[in-house]
Amino acid sequence: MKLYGMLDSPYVRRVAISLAIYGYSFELIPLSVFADFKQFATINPAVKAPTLALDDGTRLMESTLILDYFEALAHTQHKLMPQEAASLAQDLHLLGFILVACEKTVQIVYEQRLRPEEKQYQPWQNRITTQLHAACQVWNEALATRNHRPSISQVTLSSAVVWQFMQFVLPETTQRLNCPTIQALSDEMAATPAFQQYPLA
Ligand SMILES: N[C@@H](CCC(=O)N[C@@H](CS)C(=O)NCC(=O)O)C(=O)O
Repeated sequence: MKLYGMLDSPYVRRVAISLAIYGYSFELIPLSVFADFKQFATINPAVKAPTLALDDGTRLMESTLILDYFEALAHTQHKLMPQEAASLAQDLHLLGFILVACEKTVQIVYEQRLRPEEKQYQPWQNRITTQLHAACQVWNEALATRNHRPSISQVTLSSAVVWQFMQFVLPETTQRLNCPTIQALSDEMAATPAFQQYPLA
């Protein structure tokens, strides 16, 4: 299998770390959707990272869809999502807020780095920043009150990946957020072999 994308993308990184935890070997091809646009388009005309090429040539994109596939293949003891309905609902609730926080962070970064300054629209930036803060508060609180706590799960690894990405690209905003539960989890995950094998930068 080949995973296309850079580890500074939280979407690519959550797939890389999940695959490592599931026990798959794959080749990471560090193509950038920006600097290597044309080359990326030969792999995936939609130029989205992550793109995963399976051994039979099937190409998958959208991190959650890619992870759905491997979660479906995983034996019960290796699954990263709970099997029991109430715990599953709780983890899906959490993942929704984690992924919105991630999306809002990416939107802020694109707004600030891709648009010329005179074309930046402050009301939009204020809106997405408000959404980011709200998502992080729910995420931090829901993590603190989560009933089931397996040592590693899609919630714990995605929490750490997204938080570390936020700290990397928006350090001041992230510091102001005051999310001690997410921070503690992120520190714990950072020490695990899969996180060390696929570092953010
Ligand atoms: N919802 C997607 C988001 C993936 C995404 O936006 N990736 C970025 C890189 S971090 C990308 O491909 N950006 C280029 C673009 O959207 O044109 C996922 O979960 O995989």
